[in-house]
Amino acid sequence: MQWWRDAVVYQVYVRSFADSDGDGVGDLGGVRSRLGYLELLGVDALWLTPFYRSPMADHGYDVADPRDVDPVFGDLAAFDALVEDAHRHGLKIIVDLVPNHTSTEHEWFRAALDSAPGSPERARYHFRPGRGTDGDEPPNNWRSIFGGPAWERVADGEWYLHLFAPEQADLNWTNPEVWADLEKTLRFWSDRGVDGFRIDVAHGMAKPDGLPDDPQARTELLANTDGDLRFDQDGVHDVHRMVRAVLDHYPGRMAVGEIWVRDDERFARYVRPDELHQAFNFRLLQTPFDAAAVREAVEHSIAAVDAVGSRPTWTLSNHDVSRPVTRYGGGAVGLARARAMALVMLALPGSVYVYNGEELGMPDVEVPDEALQDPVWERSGHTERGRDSCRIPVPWEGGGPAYGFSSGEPWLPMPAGWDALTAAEQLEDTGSTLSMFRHALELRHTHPGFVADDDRRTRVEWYGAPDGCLAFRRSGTTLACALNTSDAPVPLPPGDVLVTSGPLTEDGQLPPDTAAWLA
Ligand code: ISL
Repeated sequence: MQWWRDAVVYQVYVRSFADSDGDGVGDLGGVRSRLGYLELLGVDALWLTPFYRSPMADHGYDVADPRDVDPVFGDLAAFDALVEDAHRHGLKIIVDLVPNHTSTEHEWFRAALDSAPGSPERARYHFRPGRGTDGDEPPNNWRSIFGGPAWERVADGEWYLHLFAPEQADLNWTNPEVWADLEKTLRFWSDRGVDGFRIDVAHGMAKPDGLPDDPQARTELLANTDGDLRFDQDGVHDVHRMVRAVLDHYPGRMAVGEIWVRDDERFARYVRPDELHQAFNFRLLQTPFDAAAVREAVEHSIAAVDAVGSRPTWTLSNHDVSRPVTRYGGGAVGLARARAMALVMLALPGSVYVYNGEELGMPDVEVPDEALQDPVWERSGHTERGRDSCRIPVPWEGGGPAYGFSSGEPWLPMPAGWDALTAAEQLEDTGSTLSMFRHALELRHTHPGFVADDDRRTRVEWYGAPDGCLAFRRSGTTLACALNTSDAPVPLPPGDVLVTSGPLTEDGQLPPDTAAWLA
């Protein structure tokens, strides 16, 4: 059963979702306490960001033990209880794997530090002597994604590779022990009943032989990687084939890769029939609010995966990027546009990933210097503020400074004046962003325009549309979607209006910054 093919998956950034024990950090018990809300919202599955043992240098993406729960998030019993309850609510569970690197607190890395250069303990990572007369220059010119050199020196003078923070040492994927350990982790969580895996930096892992200098010495943060020696090396596909072979033994399990690769053909290689089931398509997320650009992104994204017999996986938001409301201009206009783009995304064939708070229309929040937590802030020498502003805890209800997120002080400050943004308020308001999401998700599950069982559903047919607008129909269905990014109202395509992202004009036209579904 390919439950993920058209699923709406809700990303829970566990740290910021709901705190059950008052320490100001969200946890597994908190997620469990909000399953009723998630069922009401109408999503099909939850992706839980890393909750494993970690010193939290990168908030859990620095994993010290991938087969245990960090005490700040709960324990294995809390995880089992969450899976059981989620399944009872009809929600699948996807967990996050971080195979590109481990924490420097992982027992392997500690053993590597205690062992000599050239030892088998060091061979699980990329340790190298330095360059320069005293070996005091890094082994190559690679930069870390978070800023600064991608190499850190240890006491005996060798250097180790870290594409992210120095606390995240890159694993050596030519080492069979590294493969065996990922297989063990896949089996561990599959045996505990998870339904899928999100694979972090799934275009990473494999490194070019000899770790040569990068002719371009790239420094962009969170950028695409075409031609970048640090990423998208051909050898990575063998890892994904192994992942697929393991999961094929567990019926109904899937893997979705985080793939920052812009080239369509290279991107599609990750979702070939013997590799990952899904890969995040970040093209839509990187597209401005402009109908022609959106149409191009959609067409390219569909064509790319169609060529290898796969289906698209859409997302507008996650814990690494500016939230849509802010990205599209902020304020009322940004919110209107974010709502319109959400309706466009939810009308497309394939599956959709929604990031917690997106359904509330949460904006980015400026975090004061002294409260910033993201390692990017320090590593970039304070030139980049990092990703905290899109990780503010979710506001559940009014009446207190933490809006029901926590009985303690939230790990990132929550602004005053957010009562109207809370889930509780929005549930009561039929015009709210939350109500729009609920309505759209309900239609996705029940309207015949969506549920026609037809493989042509992977395609869309474009209608002629006025300048600055787009309109399409999902092939094999009656469901159409129109978007207006121009600055004047336009007539709607034919059909009954099912849902809109904002009010239509008095004469029934589609206003600027608005989308509608018709059937
Ligand atoms: O590799 C990149 C650019 O080519 C980055 O965009 C990279 O893919 C991205 O930063 C990876 O993010 C993921 O792994 C990080 C973690 O900090 C992020 O939160 C996570 O989503 C390191 O584990």
